[in-house]
Amino acid sequence: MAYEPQPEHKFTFGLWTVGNIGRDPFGAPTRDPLTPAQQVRLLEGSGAYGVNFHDDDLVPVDATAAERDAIIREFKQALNDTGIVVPMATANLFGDPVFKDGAFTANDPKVRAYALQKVLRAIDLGVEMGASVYVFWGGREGTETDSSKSPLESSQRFRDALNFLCRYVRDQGYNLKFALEPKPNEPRSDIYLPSVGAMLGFISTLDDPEMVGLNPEVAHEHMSGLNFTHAVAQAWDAGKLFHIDLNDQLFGRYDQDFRFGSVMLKQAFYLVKFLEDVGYAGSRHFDAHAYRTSDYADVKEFARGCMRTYLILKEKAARFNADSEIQALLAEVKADEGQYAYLAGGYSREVVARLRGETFDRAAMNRRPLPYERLDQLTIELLLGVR
Ligand code: DIG
Ligand code: MN
Ligand code: MN
Repeated sequence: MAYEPQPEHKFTFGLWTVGNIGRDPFGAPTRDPLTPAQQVRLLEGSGAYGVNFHDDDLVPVDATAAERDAIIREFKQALNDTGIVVPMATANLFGDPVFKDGAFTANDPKVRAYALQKVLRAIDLGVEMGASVYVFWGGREGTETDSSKSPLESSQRFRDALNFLCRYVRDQGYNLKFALEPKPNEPRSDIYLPSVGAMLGFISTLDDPEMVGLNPEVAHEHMSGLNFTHAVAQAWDAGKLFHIDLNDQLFGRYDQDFRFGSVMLKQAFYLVKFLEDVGYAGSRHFDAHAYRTSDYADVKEFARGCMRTYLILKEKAARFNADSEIQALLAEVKADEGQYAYLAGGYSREVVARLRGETFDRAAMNRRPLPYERLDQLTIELLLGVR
């Protein structure tokens, strides 16, 4: 049937997404907690490909060895029974009060050391479960007051931690790459490395930059009023789109983590079109959660909705690419007789001399039609299902 999610679509969910119990800063949980195995089984038959987890989502930090073994046995059984896999893992370096001043960038060297130790264990656990991507979201790596620490010193601390962990992965021979996830704020007033662009600049300063890429999230660029598809395109262009967190988000609000495509539908369309046009082959990870008002039956609808909307927009993207009127307009606005093709060959003194000799009729150039209103209306009508 149309729009039915299948494992080959590579849709994944964090355990914390379908396992979200509806707590918010102003209210208690509205849903009973589920075990990791129950969270996996909630997705059984949904068409989801995989689940991801923070270390603490799977094995509570104070679990005994026996408790750990039991949890992992039950979790592996659920994965085996459902055929769901674990493509990505991460560590929770933001929930425990010990990280209140950051993890890798905390002022207390003991906290920085504990964070490293916790991530070593979490990397081992993720690899044991089959993960090949490891996400770092530095939710507490930031400040409320910049009197507390130097951003330069914090950048060096973050760099030292990642360099150390990249060496660990290489030393262990793990097939694992790191995906950094930017966010501008929340829970810290200002989080370091707040955007895809900032992260790309930072990655280039690492010892093993080839091991490190991006995990951009829709909501996080939207929180800054940025165009998420432009950010994703920059990551892709740099060969750094290692993973992606899909959800939705109104501009200028706290991190809403809405169901994918549920508010900024046009932006979601351009994102899906980009991912499908370039042939992105990674996980389509939904880092989102159901409304606090939902019960678990509705949580299942939330998960189904994320995947179905992606598939519907994927079909819309194919229709856009096949729409003769839209494609004719694009051909028109991009028409190029090739008289300046010599500039595509890069710099030379001959090119400079030739370019200097060119004359430009700016009035005529201004009269060249750019029917973008027509083009955008056709896009809207395609999205509204009338073409
Ligand atoms: C928040 O958007 C973060 C955490 O949920 C997690 O560490 C990461 C992985 O998707 N996203
Ligand atoms: Mn988020
Ligand atoms: Mn995320």
